Amino acid sequence: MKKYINPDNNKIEAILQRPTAGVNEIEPAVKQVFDEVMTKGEEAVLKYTELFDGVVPENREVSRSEFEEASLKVPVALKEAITTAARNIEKFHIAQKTEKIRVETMPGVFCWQEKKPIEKVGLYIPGGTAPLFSTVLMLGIPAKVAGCKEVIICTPPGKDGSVNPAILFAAQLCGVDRVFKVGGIQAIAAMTFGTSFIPKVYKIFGPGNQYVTAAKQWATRYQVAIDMPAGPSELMVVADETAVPAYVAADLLSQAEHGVDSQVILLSTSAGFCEQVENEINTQLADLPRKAIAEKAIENSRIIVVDDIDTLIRLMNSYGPEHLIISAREEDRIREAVTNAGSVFLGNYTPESAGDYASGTNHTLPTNGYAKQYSGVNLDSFTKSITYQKISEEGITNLGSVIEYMAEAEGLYAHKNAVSLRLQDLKNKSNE
Ligand code: HSO
Ligand code: ZN
Repeated sequence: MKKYINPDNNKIEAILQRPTAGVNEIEPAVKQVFDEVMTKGEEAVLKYTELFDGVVPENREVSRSEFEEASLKVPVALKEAITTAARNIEKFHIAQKTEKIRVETMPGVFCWQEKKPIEKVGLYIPGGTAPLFSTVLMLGIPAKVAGCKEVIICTPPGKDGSVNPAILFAAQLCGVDRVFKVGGIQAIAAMTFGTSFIPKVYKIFGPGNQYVTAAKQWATRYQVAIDMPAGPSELMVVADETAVPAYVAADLLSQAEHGVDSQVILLSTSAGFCEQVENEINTQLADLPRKAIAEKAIENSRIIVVDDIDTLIRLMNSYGPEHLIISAREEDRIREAVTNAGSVFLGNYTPESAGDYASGTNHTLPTNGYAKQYSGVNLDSFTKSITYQKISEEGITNLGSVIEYMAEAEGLYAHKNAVSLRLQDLKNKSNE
């Protein structure tokens, strides 16, 4: 990890730069697959599945018996763990439901807002080196709690054409029964346009490699919404001598093991503490099965030591981490000052893994500094707010002239007329 002690203000931006590759080199491939899926549909999806995944699964959609077999393959203890996590995630997302907001803005003018589920959503679940069945819970549960009618999953098939059993168990647990064995750009394109096999959806969720991310961004050209532009995982730990070096090291490595392009940052007021964490990282790294990946990510990572809490807070917010752990004497002060972060973890006993799997919060979060303007996935990600109004005779009498004046000033006489006609009728009626 590169270490910076009291770095100059003008160097901060460069120090906190993410190691992400640009999407420009990927775009031609994304465009090609999208164009082909748009014109040729399922035929193109199959072609690219064979090309990129090296397999054409016998069943392109997971069958009943595949679900049943998968469920038998998942160890009981893991099933129980997944079920407990699911319950916590469900509790936290049910609690996010809000009452309908109804206001009488003027006598006789009633306005209200209601949330309605997005009818059709597509969840992308990556396969690859670590099949993330936890992501099935993080997306499937809020989709169901929100009341989305059609929820489908696309996930790349393994070399033998199968899908990881835990992914299928988690899907069943969430009540998602349509799982398609398709991944990569072709999956996102299929959900964008719909094929003879895969339904078109209105919003696409889920993490993925840079191809999937670029494809999701491309999908927005075709009236499909996406959860957020997700990038490699990242974690910032703000800690001092009141934290346990071994815990902090373990937390940093937990995100570093996601991918070589993950980034972790340790921000502290104590150089001595950072040194202890570094030693711990080296010790713990040696035993990790994903050592090679974590090591690379650690190379991209930084230790920053500053003298005072105000500077620390400024750096923390200017980075805007996806995950932020605060384990420091001044925990309250630092927490209150957080303005940019996807999800915050407080104290010595709150590992980031808790949020990744099981405490209840969502793990689909803004990366790459997008925490400055995006929220992580939550119940509202699966709903739209629709506003309603009903105006009574009294209401239009009270509000009418306001609209007339404004419409006339904008030169929009048909708008004005829509009010004037009604006001005139009411006047005639009251003179009768
Ligand atoms: N940290 C990842 C989510 C995850 N971790 C899934 C383990 N499994 C992005 O928030
Ligand atoms: Zn993680």
